[in-house]
Amino acid sequence: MSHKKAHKAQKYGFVLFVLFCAITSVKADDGYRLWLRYERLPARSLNLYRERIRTVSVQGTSPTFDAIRRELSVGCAGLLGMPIPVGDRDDASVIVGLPQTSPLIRKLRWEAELKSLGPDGYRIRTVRGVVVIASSTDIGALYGTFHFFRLLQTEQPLDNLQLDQAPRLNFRVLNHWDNLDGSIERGYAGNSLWNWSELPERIDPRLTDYARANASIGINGSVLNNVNANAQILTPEYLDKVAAIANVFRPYGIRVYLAARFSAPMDIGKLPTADPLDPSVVAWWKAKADEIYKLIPDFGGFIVKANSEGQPGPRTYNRTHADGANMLAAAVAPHHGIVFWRAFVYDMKPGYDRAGAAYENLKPFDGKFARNVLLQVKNGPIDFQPREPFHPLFGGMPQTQVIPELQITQEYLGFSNHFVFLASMWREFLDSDTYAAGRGSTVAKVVEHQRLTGIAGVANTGSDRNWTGHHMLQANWYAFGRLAWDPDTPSQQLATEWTKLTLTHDPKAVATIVRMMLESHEAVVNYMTPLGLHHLFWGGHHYGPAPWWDTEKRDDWNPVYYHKADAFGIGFDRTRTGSNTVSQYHPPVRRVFSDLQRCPEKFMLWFHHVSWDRKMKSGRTLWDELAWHYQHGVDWVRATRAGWGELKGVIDEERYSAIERKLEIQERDAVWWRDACLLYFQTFAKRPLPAGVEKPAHALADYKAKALDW
Ligand code: GCW
Repeated sequence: MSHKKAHKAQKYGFVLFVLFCAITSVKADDGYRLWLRYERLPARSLNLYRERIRTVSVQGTSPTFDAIRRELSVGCAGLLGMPIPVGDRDDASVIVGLPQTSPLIRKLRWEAELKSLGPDGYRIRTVRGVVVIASSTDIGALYGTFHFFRLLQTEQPLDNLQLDQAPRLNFRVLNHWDNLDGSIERGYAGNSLWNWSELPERIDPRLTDYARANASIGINGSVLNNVNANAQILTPEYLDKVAAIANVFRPYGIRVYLAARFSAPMDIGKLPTADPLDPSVVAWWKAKADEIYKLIPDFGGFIVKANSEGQPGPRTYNRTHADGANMLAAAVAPHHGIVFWRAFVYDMKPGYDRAGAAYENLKPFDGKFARNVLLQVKNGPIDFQPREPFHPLFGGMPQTQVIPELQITQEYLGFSNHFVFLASMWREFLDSDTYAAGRGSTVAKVVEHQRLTGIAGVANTGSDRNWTGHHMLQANWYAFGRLAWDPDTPSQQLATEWTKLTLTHDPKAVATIVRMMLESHEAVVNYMTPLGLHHLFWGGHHYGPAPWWDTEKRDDWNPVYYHKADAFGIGFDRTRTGSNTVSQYHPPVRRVFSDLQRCPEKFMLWFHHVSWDRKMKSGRTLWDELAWHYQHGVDWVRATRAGWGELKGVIDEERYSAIERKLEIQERDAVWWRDACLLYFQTFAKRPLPAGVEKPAHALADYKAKALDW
């Protein structure tokens, strides 16, 4: 081919490429925009919406209203594929405002209803063809705006909207375990989003996108630093930086909180003690709180990890958890701040059961915490395992405000390599019946029926371009926020919404992806810790199987402590014949969990030490059943990889292939889990692998060596 011809062909090719990009809706996407992509909607709803939404009016002036205006201009233009004028006149097709700021909304006389929805609530109604988004506050109007976008992105009709919304929980908070050096404890998506060395002078525009994303799902708080806290964050130098972040978050309704190191009065205050009853310590914290509120008038408050995993706390001074929490609570109370006091406390005693430790440590203080203290309790009694029964402190401290701490980041669930939709796990937890006040006292109800309510999620975000390391895991951030807003939301709804907002509108593809999402949690439990097993992880980093591990200095950091496999069987006896920590549950729950006949098999080895030969519901023996679960988990990953293959071309190539690569890793790891665990447990069970379970490719020694140098 001559040079000229080649050039022509190239040019032609380029034109074709541009044409291709213009006609296909599956443009490359790096995932940065999350569920706020605002890509043009499918033709079937485009025309309807274009008819309906000709102009938008935002009636209000404040930084939050500016944010609403920006969101509507960009969002409507993107979704409708044409510019939509955003002004402030009364004759628009969509109107956003408050009774105080909008003459039209004032005329509707909704004041009383809007007030009863509370400050974050909003109403969306179609009034004579106009979509009205109204609230009693700017932030409520912002939340309503994002709801409106959700309607468009899920292609809902706008003709007859009748929506009143209010969040069910007050404090909907992300916890960042971010260190001041930029690293993130248990973070798998890059570094911290807060660039401390550049702040407060330079503010990363990404902080605004973080705030938008959170506001869009109703999150209203952010703890900026690790609960394994560095007291430096409380120095004037850092507080200026924190204030700069708070300024970015404020228009989006997000308050900033800090993890306070209990020994800060000594670390940075030069006091000889941090005893919470010492007047100089009390005065130090009070002055510190005053200093913070001067810089950040809407500062949320403190979170404290005390006397846990080496952190200092009131017990260091022979004071109680209540003494410590209440002292800090008194410091922030004049400013309407609150204290999240963590219940993750498990000082080891010889022969004790770690699963009972938090209850034993905290229950004695029921009714002793100040009004602005919230006790933050992990969903399960041990530590964010792939599956745990609910923590007995839910429903166990009726005179204390208890809030759940969920882990969005996947410390024990394959980091950001494994695709697990966590909403299913959170649903199971929130729906668990505590029987605290008779049947139907679900965790969700217990948590909701308190004076102050909330929920915390340990974030899975980081500096990776797609925020969460794995595109699919954005769904967990999304689901956390939506569940914090309404803890009754079904996982199916969350999965469907997220998929339509984030990945595709193709109905067949949506159905496939939603199915995969809903199956994913059970599958991961199957290939990691089926039937109530827990903590089989390699020590330290918690990635990969090491059920044989027994060299940690504390017994309760060793997997062998948890599974107790022997020649007879496997599992931790937490009934009367064992540690009896099952007695921490209310009698109806206790009776079910302690009775081997009635205990759900998914929790069986959590509560019982069971014979390898026990007949399971399926008719198989326990050993065969265990092997079957491991195999089943692997089978799921393989089927999911195959199913994913069918989505090629439906989802943009960039995200499609990134997810494909992650699924490949997930399959590798699932096989590793199955083989390592079964080979190891087989040394006790001394039974052959049942038919249908693949033979491991390597010897047990190889898996042990692999874990060592991983
Ligand atoms: O799960 C464990 C983690 C620690 C964490 C601790 C906690 C922040 O391994 O990294 O520390 O829980 O929740 O305090």
